[in-house]
Amino acid sequence: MKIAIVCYPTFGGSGVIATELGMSLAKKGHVIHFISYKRPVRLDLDDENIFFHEVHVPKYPLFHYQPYELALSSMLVELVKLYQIDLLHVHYAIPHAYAACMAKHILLEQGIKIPLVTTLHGSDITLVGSHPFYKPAVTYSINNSDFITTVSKSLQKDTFSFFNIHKEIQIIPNFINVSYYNSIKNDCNRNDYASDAEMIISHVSNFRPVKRVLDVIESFNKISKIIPSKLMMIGDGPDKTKAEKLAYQYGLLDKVKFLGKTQEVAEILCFSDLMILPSQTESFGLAALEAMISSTPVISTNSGGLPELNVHGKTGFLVEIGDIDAISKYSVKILSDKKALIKMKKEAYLHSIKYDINLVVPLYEKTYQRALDMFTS
Ligand code: GMT
Repeated sequence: MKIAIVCYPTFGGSGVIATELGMSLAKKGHVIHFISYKRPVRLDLDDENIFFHEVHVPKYPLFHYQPYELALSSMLVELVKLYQIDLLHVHYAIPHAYAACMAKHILLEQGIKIPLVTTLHGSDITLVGSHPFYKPAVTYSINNSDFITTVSKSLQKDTFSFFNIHKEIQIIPNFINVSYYNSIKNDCNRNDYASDAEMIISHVSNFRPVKRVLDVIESFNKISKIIPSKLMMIGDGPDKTKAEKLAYQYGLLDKVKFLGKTQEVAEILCFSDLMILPSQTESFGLAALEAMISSTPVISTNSGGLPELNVHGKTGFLVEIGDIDAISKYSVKILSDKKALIKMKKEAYLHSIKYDINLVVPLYEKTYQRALDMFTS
């Protein structure tokens, strides 16, 4: 199949999933055209089946806001015709699904019928999409997609409750490349960051308020008083300075390492003993899955899709939002019991392999086939 994938190019989960999906499909022989305003961070162009098209929005003095959706719609129309693309798959409703709906309708006027698959990722529904400013356009985009997927049951439920949707929504979870993560384990340099006597706790996010990074520092302040440990803070975003200041106030800067945006997430998770993910909400929690495949148990909130992934008492622990005492209590409990920690690490790994890329990508292929069959019958 010839598939156009529209996504965000950033480190965020939706961009990562879209990129890994496209690269995996290309390896299986599909031709993939990635479309974004920048080359996606994880995109490896070293495959003859992969193309990347950058959307440009020319500046014009009248435009206070650059009309990105228009440029994206126009580019989709042109690419579909130039490369005889069979199907559009957009990741994240805003503005991708909206722009793709417009492209689909423009193409229809020109006698070209093309199916549109929209994958909803989370904040496009729970945080931004349901805002009254966007709601009618998001509702329209979802209802005018031919197939809709969400990454968890929780997001499916939220989509139905926040919007008036009269379509089926299929759940296709996030995934990870198990063999890639396993290959990293041979080269795991724990001692670069901590002594043998210390435990390593990690947090991965884009440091947006929804991630509640201050809860990580508050919890670590309590944990490190009891357990000799180091904290790896991976990622960057609006709350990073606040987190650094809090770590400084608690005198923790020698124990907390802020690593910024790094491509080496797997390399750090492979020697981590625990991940803390105290998000306000998380439609799936790809960071938690990345931890689990690295044999790192997760203490996460019991919100959004996290309880669908993180099994309380088995792969980690679930706590209520903002319950720093519970995060600290569970962390100390597991980090001070070597036997239980080893067991939990193993359970986390075994649970995560159910989300292997080789099991999940075929679900997308099936959806594409259904969409194509619908358009050709
Ligand atoms: O977590 C973020 O803020 C980034 C966001 C994105 O769109 O890139 O992540 C969302 O999509 C990921 C991939 O499906 C999910 O694993 C994340 O849980 C989800 N984030 C939220 O729901 C807050």
